[in-house]
Amino acid sequence: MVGHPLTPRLGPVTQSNGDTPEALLSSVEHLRVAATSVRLPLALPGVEDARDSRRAMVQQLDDYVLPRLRAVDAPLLCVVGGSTGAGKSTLVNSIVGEVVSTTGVLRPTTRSSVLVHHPDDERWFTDDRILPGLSRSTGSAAANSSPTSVRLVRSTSLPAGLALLDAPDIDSVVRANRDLSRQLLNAADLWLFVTTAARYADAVPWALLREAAERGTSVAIVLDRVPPDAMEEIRLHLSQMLGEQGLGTSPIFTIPELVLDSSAMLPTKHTGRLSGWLTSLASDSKARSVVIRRTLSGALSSLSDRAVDLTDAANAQVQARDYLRAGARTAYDEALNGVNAGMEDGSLLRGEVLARWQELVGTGEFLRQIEAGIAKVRDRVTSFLRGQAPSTEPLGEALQTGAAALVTSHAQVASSTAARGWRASPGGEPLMAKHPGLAKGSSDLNERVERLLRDWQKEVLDLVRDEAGSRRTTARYLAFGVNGLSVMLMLLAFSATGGLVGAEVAIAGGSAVLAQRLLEAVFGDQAVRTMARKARVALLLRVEKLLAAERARFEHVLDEVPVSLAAIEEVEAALAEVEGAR
Ligand SMILES: Nc1nc2c(ncn2[C@@H]2O[C@H](COP(=O)(O)OP(=O)(O)OP(=O)(O)O)[C@@H](O)[C@H]2O)c(=O)[nH]1
Ligand SMILES: [Mg+2]
Repeated sequence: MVGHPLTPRLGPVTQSNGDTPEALLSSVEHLRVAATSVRLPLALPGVEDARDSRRAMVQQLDDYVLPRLRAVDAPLLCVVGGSTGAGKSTLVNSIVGEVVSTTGVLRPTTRSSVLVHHPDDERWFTDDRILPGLSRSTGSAAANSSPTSVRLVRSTSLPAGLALLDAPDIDSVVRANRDLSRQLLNAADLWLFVTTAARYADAVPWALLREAAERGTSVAIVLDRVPPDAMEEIRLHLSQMLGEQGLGTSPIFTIPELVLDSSAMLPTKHTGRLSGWLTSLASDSKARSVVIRRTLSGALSSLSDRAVDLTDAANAQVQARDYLRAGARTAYDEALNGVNAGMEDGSLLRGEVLARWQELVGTGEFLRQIEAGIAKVRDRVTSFLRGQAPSTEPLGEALQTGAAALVTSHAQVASSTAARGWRASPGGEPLMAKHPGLAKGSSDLNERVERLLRDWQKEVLDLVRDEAGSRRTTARYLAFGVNGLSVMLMLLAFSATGGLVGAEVAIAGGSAVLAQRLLEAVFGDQAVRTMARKARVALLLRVEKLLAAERARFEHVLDEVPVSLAAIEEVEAALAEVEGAR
């Protein structure tokens, strides 16, 4: 019936821009795929809300938007919602004219949903076209009370083209009821909100109604159990409240407080106006499509908002991951700088190394001879070597031990610094809880460092051997030994390049200066400078590699965190498609 007096009150509807529904359908399908591919693995503040919002978004796509777009001709689904005891089941039974849903004095009564449809519409509801997460049953109410199933009831009292769904209460103490009623309301083309004279100002229904208003969902109100003498007053107040909440166009159906007879049904004269309105919606394709398009358009807008929230949350994930990565990088960059500084500041040449050096060259006397004149160094060295053929091994070992301690301690500090940084960073704490070993260096760090220094020592040895081999004149100095010379070169690699001052030069620097003179006596100063630089660079390269491997333990943890910019872009692209097709 075109132009039913109540129909226009559902308000304005966003008109389609003329694109085919197929384009809209395929873009919404794309959005669903894209939205489910986005991962939100990091425990950032608000991530639970973002995950819930995405779940709700996907659920609404599955429960309402996609089924509606795939079958524009499917019957209009009118979901009856409201507080417990408002009389929802009683109302549905009364409209249908038989007890299809159990009513009762114990609250809440309805735990699972009952969907009443005309027999001709059965095919629309037996499969999982709508509410795919809920199973279907057709038996008696007593036999089926699972919240995860919808009981289907055929009734010729309802017109074809409109189905009524009796839902559990929206503000239930039973969480499953609340969740289910929300899901069912989200699947509705039309919400039939049942409230009473006693409870129409309750907070929870109004929060839901406001949401519906913001979204643009079609809503009609049933004001039940109204004392006849207060009817006009309450109706007016409710209508004002609806107006204030943006639902001024929602029709209100009133039913007076009655003493129900044994059938527990409302007399037809009090439900007739509502039944007539529902029948007109079912039979009037224009009025019907107004209701559907309005709700669909609202649902699509809310999807857009949710998709934007999702991409915001996903971007925050990418940022958090990058921040964690940068934190680990900085810690290990600092470690490399620390090793470099430790090699340059001459600190390695003190303590044990200095003791072994002095042991090697003898105390006082040898140094004084060196000071007597660089020109005589060669002779001194030669005679010194000829006389004692000392072993440079203890010095080499002391150098290795010192260098190993330097590298190891910086690697350990880096892991604990990076771990501390992660614990203090958004999303980092759970990663550390899962990988507590990151707070320390690798379990085989000591062996790795030792191997690194052994390999470096071989490299230095080769350096010396190559240099010696290229000089015919050096044959006689080879008595000093390639090993001995390479220990001197190592010593030089760890010496200050200008950082030592005052007394330090005399102690630590003194040994390096002497080593340098010895090497220069053999190879010439230019070659020694080059070799010392090469030895230093070679060690730093190895340390850099080792620290990179240590840092990689952090990187691997982040590589397992499945956040991706591509997934975000996909959602944005799908969203743009949806907007374009609306
Ligand atoms: N006197 C009177 N009692 C009513 C009326 N409507 C419902 N009742 C009674 O109120 C109680 C609750 O009604 P229900 O229809 O079960 O309420 P409901 O909204 O389905 O409640 P839940 O399923 O718990 O959400 C039942 O005992 C009904 O018989 C009415 O208009 N007048
Ligand atoms: Mg009920």
